[in-house]
Amino acid sequence: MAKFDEGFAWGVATAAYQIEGAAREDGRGPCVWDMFCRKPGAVYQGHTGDVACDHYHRWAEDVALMRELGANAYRFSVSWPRVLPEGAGPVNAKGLDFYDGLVDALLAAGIEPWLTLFHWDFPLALYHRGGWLNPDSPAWFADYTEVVAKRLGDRVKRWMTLNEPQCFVNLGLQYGNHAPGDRLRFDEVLLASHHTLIASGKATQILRALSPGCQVGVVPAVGPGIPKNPEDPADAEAASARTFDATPNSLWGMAWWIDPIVFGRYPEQALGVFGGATPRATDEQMRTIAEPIDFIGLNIYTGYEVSAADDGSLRASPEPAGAPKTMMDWTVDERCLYWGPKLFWNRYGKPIVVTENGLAGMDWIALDGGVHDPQRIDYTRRHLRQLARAAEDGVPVRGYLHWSFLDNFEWAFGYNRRFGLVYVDYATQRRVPKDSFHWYRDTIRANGTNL
Ligand code: IFM
Repeated sequence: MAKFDEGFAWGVATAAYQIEGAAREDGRGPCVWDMFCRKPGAVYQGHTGDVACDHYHRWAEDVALMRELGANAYRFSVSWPRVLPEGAGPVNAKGLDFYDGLVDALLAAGIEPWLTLFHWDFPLALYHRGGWLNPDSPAWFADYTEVVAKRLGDRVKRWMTLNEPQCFVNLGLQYGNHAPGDRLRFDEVLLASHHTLIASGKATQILRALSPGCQVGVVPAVGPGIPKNPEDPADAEAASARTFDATPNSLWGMAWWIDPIVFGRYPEQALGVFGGATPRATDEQMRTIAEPIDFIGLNIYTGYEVSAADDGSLRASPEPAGAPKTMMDWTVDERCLYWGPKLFWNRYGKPIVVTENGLAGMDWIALDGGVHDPQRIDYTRRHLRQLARAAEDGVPVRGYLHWSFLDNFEWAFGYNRRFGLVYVDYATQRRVPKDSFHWYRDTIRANGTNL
């Protein structure tokens, strides 16, 4: 059935803090997660990313496994404080060397590096200077981007500036259940979001200059609306509103994050909802934010069915009893991988890459030595079929990067959630490819025609 374009990126994704470990080695500076993990009760059983999957030392073995998988793309992130231990100022040569070696090994294995500049491990030293609330934070990020791009920009051609700003701003700065654990006022949260957007725009400008011919994208965390009756335009409109619109004191509406980048202005609807809390943005800042991007990376795990009520308001469908859920308690509704790409393409007209999708499951090593995860296979298959449907409907879908390659540190859940295609025995660091690894390898080989 499904056909994806020639050159489709079939790959896997990870992030530095979740897999690297080596938290105090070779000059790496501390990040906000190092601090947050030490806060009593903040992370499941006090787990930390100190060792994680020890990828910092085992990267060659991991690249060999990716090659065995047949992936042609690998999305990873650079740890900002590994490269700049204080966040700004002196560069840590050993930190850069690590990523340099990784990029070379990936290219030698026929795997294109997709590099995320920021996946939540904000340098602790800069947090102590106000973090994303500091008006200098976009300049700090720009300087960091310049260091990375100067070293890797000749070989890395796919860049993502920020991973899921919704999460590190909402969860980290508003709700306090992610690092750094702040509970800021909503106007402060909005100001921080404004600074992250300027940072992303500045980074995009730098990448254009230092990595000729590169493609740059941003990566929101999306739980798209799904129309209950797709034939009913009012339900389709409700799904779009559920995806993009702002609600009071919340930054989960996607338009707040992507409209300024693509259209050069904050959405009227959100400005109306946020009123006086909205940051004052200069024309120059808005021009920086609107530096053109090449693709939108979507991290999608679930979606929310909605319909239009008779009075035109949005009605969320009640969850059926016993609805299928992953270990994250996220509902399995594969239509999200059709509607998410479609809604974003309709609104923004930018090519789409699914930069994350996957599930946390109950995985363990069976008596026969294998790791049997039929639910991950079923989940992925369902979602890829929907993605193929979006592609067949004309959405330019450029790739699918499964989250995750390895089991890893799942933030506040510690190691208590396993997302990998490869099982990690944390006591020994032994890697065991799960059944889903073999299934995904066959799917990549078949370019999805086996779906
Ligand atoms: O593990 C995270 C990742 O870091 C960001 N996106 C969602 C994943 C699963 O929760």
